[in-house]
Amino acid sequence: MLKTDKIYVAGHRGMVGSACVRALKAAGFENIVMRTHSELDLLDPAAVRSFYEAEKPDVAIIAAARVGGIGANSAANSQFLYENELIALNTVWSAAETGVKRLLFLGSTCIYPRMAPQPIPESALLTSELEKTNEGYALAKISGLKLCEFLRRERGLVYHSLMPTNLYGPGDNYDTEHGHVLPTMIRKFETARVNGNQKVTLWGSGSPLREFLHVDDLASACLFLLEMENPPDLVNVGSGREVTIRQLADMVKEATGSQAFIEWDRTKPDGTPRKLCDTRLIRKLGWAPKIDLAAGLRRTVDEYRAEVASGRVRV
Ligand code: GFB
Repeated sequence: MLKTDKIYVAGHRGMVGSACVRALKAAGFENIVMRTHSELDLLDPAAVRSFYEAEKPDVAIIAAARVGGIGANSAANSQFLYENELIALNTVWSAAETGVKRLLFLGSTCIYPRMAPQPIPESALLTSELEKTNEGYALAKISGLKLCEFLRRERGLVYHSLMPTNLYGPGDNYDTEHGHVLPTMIRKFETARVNGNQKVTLWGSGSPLREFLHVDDLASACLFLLEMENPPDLVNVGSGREVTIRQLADMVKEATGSQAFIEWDRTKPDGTPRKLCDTRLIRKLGWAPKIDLAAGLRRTVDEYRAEVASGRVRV
């Protein structure tokens, strides 16, 4: 990637896209193209095609998606499938048709089977059934990564994919019904601390295992892969460290300073029991994460407080 390249970041207002824009600017890439949802509807194939034809970016980073936690996904698998499928197909296909030389597609480790071997290697893709709570999202992301793989094979375009583990960081969605577990816990414990509430209710049994990665680490992995001449078709990006949801709750409680006790609502789903990605491939290529979970959490709690104070928080 050249410093003068024109780089389109799809989804620049989201947590992942905005982290990519920060990382690109910090690395000296200034020619960044962005469009808000109202300026460009990624569900509309003709609009996406005209955008690429008019802007002619050299590189595209596809970080746009409808995302959500286990509550949002399991309540609306159809919408997660429909929107994410269209976003993936439109942004990747029209890029290829209009001469975008390089493209990085972002997915999620929920593309892997529910009972995949742990840690999950890239080779586990499509070997058995998906987790039902996020099947729609997973199917759409699998379509996107496969489209990149086919285009690379058929047309020689360097279109490749990256599968991040569960992410967190600035600009996350703090909606307690639709958000992911980590931001939701921050909001619940912080609200309890501020209001002096005795109790915080969390979902499921607390026993599932999850791996968390700070979004700035993810953005550094995106740049690292884009700088490679011949990156792998598909690569996992994770921290390599997993915690139980119960351990995460204790860490968030401590980071916020809340005194509330935790009640587990077992009517809510646990989702996949374990989801640790095998990161040997990206580590072998020379990338490693820098932000450990405890430090990243403290930073994120501070940022959440600042977002609340300035009225910028997404809820
Ligand atoms: O982050 P999360 O919503 O999604 O939930 P997934 C992770 C775990 O945290 C589940 C538990 O076992 C939840 O039951 N949990 C405990 C909570 N308390 C809460 C709470 O208050 N809110 C939430 N949301 N969870 C998502 C997928 O799966 O991960 C997406 O649905 C995507 O497709 C994303 O892949 C990265 O980790 O289960």
